[in-house]
Amino acid sequence: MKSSAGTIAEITTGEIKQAFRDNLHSELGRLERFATKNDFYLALALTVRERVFERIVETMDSYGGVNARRVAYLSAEYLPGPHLANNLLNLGITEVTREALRELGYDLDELIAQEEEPGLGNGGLGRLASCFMESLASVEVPAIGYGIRYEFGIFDQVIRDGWQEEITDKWLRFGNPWEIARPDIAYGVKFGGHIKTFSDQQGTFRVWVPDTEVRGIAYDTPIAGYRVNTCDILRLWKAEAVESFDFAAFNHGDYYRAVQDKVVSENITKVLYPNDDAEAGKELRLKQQFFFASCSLQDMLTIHAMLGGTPATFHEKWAVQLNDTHPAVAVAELMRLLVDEHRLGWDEAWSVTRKTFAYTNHTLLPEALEKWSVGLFGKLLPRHLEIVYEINRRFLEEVRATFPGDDARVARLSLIDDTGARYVRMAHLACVGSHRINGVARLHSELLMQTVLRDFAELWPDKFCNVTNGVTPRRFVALSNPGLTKLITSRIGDNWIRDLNQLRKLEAFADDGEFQQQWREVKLANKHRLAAILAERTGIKVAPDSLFDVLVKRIHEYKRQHLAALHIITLYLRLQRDRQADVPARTFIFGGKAAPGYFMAKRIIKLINSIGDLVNSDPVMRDRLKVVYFPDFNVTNAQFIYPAADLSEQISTAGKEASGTGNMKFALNGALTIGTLDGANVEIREEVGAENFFLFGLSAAEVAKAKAGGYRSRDQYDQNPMLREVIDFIGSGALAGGDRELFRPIVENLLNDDPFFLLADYQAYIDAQERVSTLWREPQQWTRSSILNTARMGKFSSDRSIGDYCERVWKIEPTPR
Ligand code: NBG
Repeated sequence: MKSSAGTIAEITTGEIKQAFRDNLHSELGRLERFATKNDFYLALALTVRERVFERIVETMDSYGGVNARRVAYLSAEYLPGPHLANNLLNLGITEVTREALRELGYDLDELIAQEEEPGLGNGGLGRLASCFMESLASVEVPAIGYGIRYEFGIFDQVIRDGWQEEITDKWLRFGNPWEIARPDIAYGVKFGGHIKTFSDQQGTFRVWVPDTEVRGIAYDTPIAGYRVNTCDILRLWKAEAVESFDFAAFNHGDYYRAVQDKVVSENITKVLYPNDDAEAGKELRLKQQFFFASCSLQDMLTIHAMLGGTPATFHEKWAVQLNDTHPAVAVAELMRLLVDEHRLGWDEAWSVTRKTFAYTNHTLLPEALEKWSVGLFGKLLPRHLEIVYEINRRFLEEVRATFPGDDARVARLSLIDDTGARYVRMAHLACVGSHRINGVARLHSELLMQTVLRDFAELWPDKFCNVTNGVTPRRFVALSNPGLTKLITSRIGDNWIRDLNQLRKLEAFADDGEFQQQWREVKLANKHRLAAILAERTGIKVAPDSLFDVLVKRIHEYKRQHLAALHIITLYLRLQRDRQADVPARTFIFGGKAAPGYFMAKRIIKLINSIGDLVNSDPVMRDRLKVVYFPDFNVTNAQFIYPAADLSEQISTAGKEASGTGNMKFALNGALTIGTLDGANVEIREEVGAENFFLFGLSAAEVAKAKAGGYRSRDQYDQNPMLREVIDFIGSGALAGGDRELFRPIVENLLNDDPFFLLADYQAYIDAQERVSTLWREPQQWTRSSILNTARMGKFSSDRSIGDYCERVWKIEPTPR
């Protein structure tokens, strides 16, 4: 494929002003003097959207049309973040737009701040999908991201009295200028009913007689590559009723029932499930999964036919990536489409299917591995259940042939969990239906092969590979950290934005006093910016020259936000005892949402806020310790947080975090990491150098061993007086106005069970934090480490991840960079 880099058309301030006014008048019907800020934002968004859409047309052309193999990324979640600023950046028209607006009397940054981000995901998995879409476009791989257009995305979080409260996310309420509805691109999706047998000259067939049908309508959002003419598409499906009215019911005067059907159909894409692990057994969730898998496959088959392909060559033109098991039912759906609708023989259809799909696993947590009860699955998708059984029958025959007499293995590998109530195991369906299976960091891929997918790895070792996650440097440096971008570019030029390995050139400046000074000034300015936002949103004033110690991510026990809480209490008690203690001033910043039904996670939020209340109001602590909870952590807010961090907390129990991607965003912005040997931390440490990373805690193997050896957390408590004091302090009610019950669940969990080994890692964590404080007292050493972190993070660009997928999974040549 030929790169189109460097052929970006010039645009003038005059043209932007003209288009902006035209859009305000003819698209929005507004006069300038009556227009609101949101109108101005919309007018600008439309102006930019036009430029992006022009590229979609060019992309179709430059992809070599018929011959290119395309990627279809199937993901139930996306977290693109606000589009306006990113599109301006990727088009290379930020400054000319700023100037055009200034001439009109408007401030670009104010309009950018108007945008409400699409919260169509929970956390890392959805954000990764969006980084991948941006990188696919930037490295010029033809791709469509398929997903669900949730009307209500992830809830907005407010913190009231220290507790999380959830508010519905009405992100579409003021319109969404970045999408275009494509009512012409629509597919029927069926549910329920039964199966009939039908015969003709060609043979006997199974025919699905469904009892309901909904329609999926495409909504397209363009995803512009960085400074290339390529633009890919994010195609999200919205569910609608096939007929808005049930005319039979209507004619009988039952208007209410007639509309009912419409309501039920549209429910499918109403709301995102706010869990970042599997939601057990929710019928609507399975409907969502099947709905978007089916629409997407029908769409691919239609495009394939339009380009002259036949169903038997589908895999030659489409590489379909399953982002976790959420879209795994697509394996059965493609079989149904090929066998039942296109009349391919089973063997041929199966060969096409397996060459089409590849599966990425994103978690080892057993409770997060999706399974659907056979009853529910068969009720909603009776034909698919038959197909799953047939896939399984043939698969287990193969297993028996390879491992004769090994019935236990057969049971373990089966697509159907038969050990109690019967379930369809979605990860098994994904494995059997794919030609490649990958984890998202080296350690994760290894553990995957040794634990949850061990039997598959023994059966098909060659199917497995690793693709370590990455993040886009456009959004997470160029856009969110303009100060750092400018400084880096002043020394090494701006090519690092498209080729992140070039950051290595910064190593030469790590000891340069002037550069170090400028590096610190950039960080300090970012900390001032964050401090201002914190003051505005929480009322808490923090000192920008204190060490910003940051832990932001979903709240989960395995991520161990409560371990960080133990550290803060440790420092607090130390300062209480000895006011002269040498504890460098620290600001602890937390952020993240908890699943609304996750009891412990919500209590951990309350614990952190209670510690904040105590510490922030204690005159002894004044400006030495501060604890802030940044409400509503999302992509928009994250962009202010990563650039301002000095210390990145990546403290999950080893073996639990598949990769992490926040860890990458922090280090890329010059934060030093304190972390365990978990997920991508392992590779980050390898890249930045052990001396620039604060490592602590048990390794994954040590955790497994401790668990097998009957780990007793109470021994830690008994043996470590400081730890005992900290735990007793939480249990004493001192954080809860004397109420000893409030945090009892946390204390008891830690003392009696401690499934995530907080107490085992406590002392090592405290010691590592001491090393942090020691280095912080040496600004030049700290800055050197910070520069080296950024300089050595090149590997973690999502452009590299996409390159790896192209090579190891999709067999597509990316554009040479
Ligand atoms: C998450 C992991 C993270 C990882 C992201 C992206 C799920 C199921 N998994 O560690 O917990 O970084 O996926 O791969 O959300």
